[in-house]
Amino acid sequence: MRERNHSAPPPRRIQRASRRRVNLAALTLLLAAPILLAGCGGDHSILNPAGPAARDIRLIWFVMLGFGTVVFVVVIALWLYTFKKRYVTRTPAQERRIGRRWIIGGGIILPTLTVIALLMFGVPTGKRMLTLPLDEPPEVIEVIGHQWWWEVRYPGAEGGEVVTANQLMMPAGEPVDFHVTAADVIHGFWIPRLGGKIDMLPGRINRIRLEADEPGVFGAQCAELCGVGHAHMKLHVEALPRAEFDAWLAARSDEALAELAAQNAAFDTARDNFTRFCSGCHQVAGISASNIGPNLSDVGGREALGAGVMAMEEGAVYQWLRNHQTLKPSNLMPRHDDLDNETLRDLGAWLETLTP
Ligand code: HEC
Ligand SMILES: [Cu+2]
Repeated sequence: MRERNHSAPPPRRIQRASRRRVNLAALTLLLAAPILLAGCGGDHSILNPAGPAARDIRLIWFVMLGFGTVVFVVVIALWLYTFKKRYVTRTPAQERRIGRRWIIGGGIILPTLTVIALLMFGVPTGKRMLTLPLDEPPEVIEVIGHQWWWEVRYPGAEGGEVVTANQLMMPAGEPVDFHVTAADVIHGFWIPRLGGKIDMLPGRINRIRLEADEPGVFGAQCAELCGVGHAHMKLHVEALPRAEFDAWLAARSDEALAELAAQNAAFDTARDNFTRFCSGCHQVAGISASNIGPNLSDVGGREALGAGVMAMEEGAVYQWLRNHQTLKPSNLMPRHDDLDNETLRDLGAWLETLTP
């Protein structure tokens, strides 16, 4: 076998070429950095926390990253060291002893210590997100995932349970317990700036405690692939000062919403048409009680339609009614090709007046 000489330096030309490659790689990384780092901020970033649970998660993330970096550097250093090392001849017994040392030390003791250290840090941190009893029971909000929209219920509201859809209002500055489940397939509840993700499973209620430090709007998006509409399943999350939150709930009591739905005689035809064509799937307080589709009792006051596919503005409901299969392909609301534009415009105009 031919002996290869490891110690002779490579020819100059190759040295220069490889230095150029390294420079090019460094330059590419530098130029790509803003794009890569852009993911660290914004509405859906765990590195931009807005509550205690999310801060804990960021801390765990940084500790894991630091730990991983140390392990990476040590492994690379050992690897480089093997190139430098002069070869010595050992007896098979010596080889076995050294090999055993690596397996026991590096393969058993080191990982065990590492995992214990990370668990000692991670378990108490994670515990703070559990819905353990508090002196003052927190607000409970139930969130139910549907293909491809969100049902949100407030069982503790003073004027009786409040039900809405595709928007989640919560009080700021206090813990809130979320009880989440799904009506059909698995969905994922995740408000990255407030805390961890939790699965929404049919037939099971999962609980998570989250808190928003300050009033504000937070992005959320279904975090578990749930079918063709999955990417179109956004949730508008907004934390309000306690008093505003209470007022928001009060405006959505059954009586208040039923009164809103009944007003303005000009919309009598729209109400009739709603009862004929829509009430089998949708609830409007005082008219119908189905929840196959989103509750529409307060639809005029929402930020968006179709779980975030279009902004709520004048004429938006009509646009939804006419074009929803284009705006949100394969969503589970049937087309209403049998209804003429006039009928749908009238229905849309009435629904837009439902702004508590
Ligand atoms: C077979 C059940 C069904 C019928 C009938 C039905 N819808 Fe829907 N509707 C749905 C479902 C399901 C959604 C949710 C679609 C999505 O976002 O994925 C929806 C969504 C909507 C939305 C958007 C709500 C939101 O919060 O984004 C509006 C508005 C709406 N429907 C109005 C109507 C009107 C008006 C009628 C009658 C002309 C009607 N629907 C008939 C099932 C139905
Ligand atoms: Cu989903």
